[in-house]
Amino acid sequence: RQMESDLTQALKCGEFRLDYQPICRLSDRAILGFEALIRWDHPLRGLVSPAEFIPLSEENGMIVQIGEWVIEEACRQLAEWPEEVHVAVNVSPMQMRLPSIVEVVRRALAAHDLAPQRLTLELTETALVRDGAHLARNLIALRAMGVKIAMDDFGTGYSSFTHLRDFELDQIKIDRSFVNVAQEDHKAWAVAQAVTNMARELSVGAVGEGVESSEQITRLMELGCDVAQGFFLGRPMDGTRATALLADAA
Ligand code: G
Ligand code: G
Ligand code: MN
Ligand code: NA
Repeated sequence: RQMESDLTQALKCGEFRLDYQPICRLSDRAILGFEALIRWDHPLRGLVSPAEFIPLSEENGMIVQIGEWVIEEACRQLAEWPEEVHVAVNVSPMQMRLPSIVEVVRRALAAHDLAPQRLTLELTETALVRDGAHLARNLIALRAMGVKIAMDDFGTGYSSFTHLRDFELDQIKIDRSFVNVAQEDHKAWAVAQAVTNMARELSVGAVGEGVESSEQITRLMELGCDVAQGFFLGRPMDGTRATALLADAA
């Protein structure tokens, strides 16, 4: 209960910030973009994980305002980066079903004069399960605008393949439970291979998540997955450091 009013307070007082994790091309490790990840620096409790407060904010509806803040803030930061860099934002299932999401995104892009192609919205598979009609309408409108849609944590949901058939997507993010594994984990790599092949057949991008070693990078490249993120390629960092990293690379 306490956390509920704390969330309102957090938005008002600027206790949220976004960290950015590099998304890299594996052939030369070039940074293609960043995934924005919300952080809450609570005045008393210190850093609170989004894994804790995002589910709560979905229950009490605060996710709508928090989600809008995330989109606006990610766009503000993106406008400071070179044109070829993109940003990926996690959108919670509830927010993605609201009719207002389309306008929220359009406004944020316009306010910062951004090409819509530079913004990717990441949805989890659970988002696609309930109330598919509203969601499908939003996805169509957003894609028509030029915004990219990625399916996050692919392979962890119950009906991944149905969703690939029913929704137009731009990218599949291979869940780290199939990537951040030992060389000998044949089953996990077989799934990663199958998802990569399927992405190619569907002409959508494949992104490996959770890469923590150079062996995993080599393996992904052998599978034909050319893009990845993970602690080995870069940890989530604040916007200032992300900007410096881009400048170093340039
Ligand atoms: O960054 P971290 O591993 O702590 O994130 C934990 C979870 O919180 C992940 O599943 C991630 O997708 C989710 N998450 C992080 N930032 C956001 C955000 O801005 N919005 C939503 N809806 N989820 C987020
Ligand atoms: O659910 P989603 O994929 O959005 O979750 C993103 C979360 O994954 C972030 O909280 C981020 O901190 C975490 N993450 C990113 N890279 C790695 C990694 O290499 N290993 C692990 N264990 N977690 C990672
Ligand atoms: Mn994500
Ligand atoms: Na993910």
